[in-house]
Amino acid sequence: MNYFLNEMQQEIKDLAHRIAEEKIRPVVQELDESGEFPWEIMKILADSDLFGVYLPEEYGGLGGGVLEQLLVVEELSRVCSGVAVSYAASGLGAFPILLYGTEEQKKKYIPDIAAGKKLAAFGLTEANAGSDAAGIETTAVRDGDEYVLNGTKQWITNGGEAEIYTVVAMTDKKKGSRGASAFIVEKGTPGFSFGKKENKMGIRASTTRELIFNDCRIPRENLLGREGTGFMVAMKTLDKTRPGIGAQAVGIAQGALEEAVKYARERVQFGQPISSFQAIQHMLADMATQVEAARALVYATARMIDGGAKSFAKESAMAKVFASDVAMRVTTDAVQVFGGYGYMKEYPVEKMMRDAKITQIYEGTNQIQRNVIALQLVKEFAGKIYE
Ligand code: COS
Repeated sequence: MNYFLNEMQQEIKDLAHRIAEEKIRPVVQELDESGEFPWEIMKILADSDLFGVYLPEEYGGLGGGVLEQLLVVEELSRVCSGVAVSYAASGLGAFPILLYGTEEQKKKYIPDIAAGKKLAAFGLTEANAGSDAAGIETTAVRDGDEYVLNGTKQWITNGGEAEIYTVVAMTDKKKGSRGASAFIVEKGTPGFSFGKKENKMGIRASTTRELIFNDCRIPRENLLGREGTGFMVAMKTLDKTRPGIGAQAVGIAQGALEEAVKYARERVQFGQPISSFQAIQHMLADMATQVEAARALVYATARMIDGGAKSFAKESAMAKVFASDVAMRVTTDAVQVFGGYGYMKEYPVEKMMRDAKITQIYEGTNQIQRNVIALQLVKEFAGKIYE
């Protein structure tokens, strides 16, 4: 479908596509097996200016928006979503600074993120605070001109690889979600270390680790926004980044669809390519229709955000939930089209099915997305929406 991308958007998409085909595809299986962080690819993405596509020009970016970022995520995910999420998680870490940072904070941190010189990461989740994000237990206690952080963040994408972390911690436990605050923590700060690397089902090229804070002292000026706004920082960040999970899902599903069509044309059974059987044709038709519907919703949401909409929690959640459910169905069907071969690691679709699963879970489970959508529907009906 023609989405009438402008010249810059088309160039970004083509460039990401080329990098994915030429540099990522040859090492996909190796990265999946070793689980090694793809620093070489990160360097190529940085040299190609792709880390800054969505960041303002005044901080070294290309001045695009969420759509530009999603085009990169989609194209990388089509070939390897582990690489794509390593790229995207830097944006997840950058958005709190972009949205709530002071001019000094933006000037200090964004240019290096835009240039891909430093990766960023976002620390919200904890062992006892997943869907219940307000249940975080990490604390930040003010001590003169510093905050002292204690606690452990879990399953942090780019953990250990990133240099810049935006972290949410409780400054006043009694106040619940209104007692959380967001901070910038730099790698190398004394008292800040990392747990073991997780061994994951999919997106294995990405790194997932704990962030451990043990009397970690950070300067007071690393507070993002005001004390007590940390939950809001996290929610507004996720509103901006959830379409990115949608784009990741669209990319994975597109990759699986292409592999399934190619295989169906080549695989001969009963004397003819299986693509000539209606049972297979209908599966492929449904897969293609779902992928296009997911892409249309993801792009439309990105355009809504970039167009200046004030409230888009519902649409972001819709893009994420719809596209990730599509990715799960389409990759499962792709494995089915491949039959027994689809179950084997020599063929590309079993990885895609493993990779797709996480898109239904992270950045808010799909059950939480449905809660968000329903809550907004009710609020809209009552004429009360988030500003
Ligand atoms: N934009 C602005 N404000 C928001 C908001 C949004 N999208 N969502 C919630 N808020 C505000 C609410 O208005 C409320 O404000 P007040 O205290 O002023 O009334 C406050 O935040 C608390 O909201 P709520 O009571 O709805 O919070 P809950 O604790 O019930 O949690 C969910 C809400 C479940 C939606 C939230 O915890 C969530 O998104 N969980 C999933 C977390 C997640 O995505 N984790 C993935 C890890 S990050 S990669």
